[in-house]
Amino acid sequence: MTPEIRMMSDKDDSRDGDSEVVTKTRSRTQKPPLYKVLLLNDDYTPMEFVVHVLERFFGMSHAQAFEIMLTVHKKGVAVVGVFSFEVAETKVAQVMDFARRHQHPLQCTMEKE
Ligand code: TYC
Repeated sequence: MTPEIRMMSDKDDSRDGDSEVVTKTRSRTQKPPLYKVLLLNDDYTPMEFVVHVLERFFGMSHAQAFEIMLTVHKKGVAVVGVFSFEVAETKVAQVMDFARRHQHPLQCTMEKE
């Protein structure tokens, strides 16, 4: 290949000393995805146990916990909180482990919001 020889007189001012090219890359701030934690109804887990779970792992008052438990009981499912992936995963694991240790079939899952 023939090397290109460019002279100052070529009038290309881009690389000959006192000018520069500034490029801006547009970036959009990404918000982290959120995950809903869902509690599912079943016929066997005692109501008081579910209320206790909601107080213990989701920081609800007794009244709030009772209300959400009744929603799950009547409708089959309810969102009990919205968290980052890691926190949602931890909540689900805590609830599932606590239910298993008490031999209740309570199910807790997560889904992307
Ligand atoms: N349906 C259960 C009962 O009648 C109570 C219950 C509520 C179970 C919510 C699970 O996520 C649940 N004992």
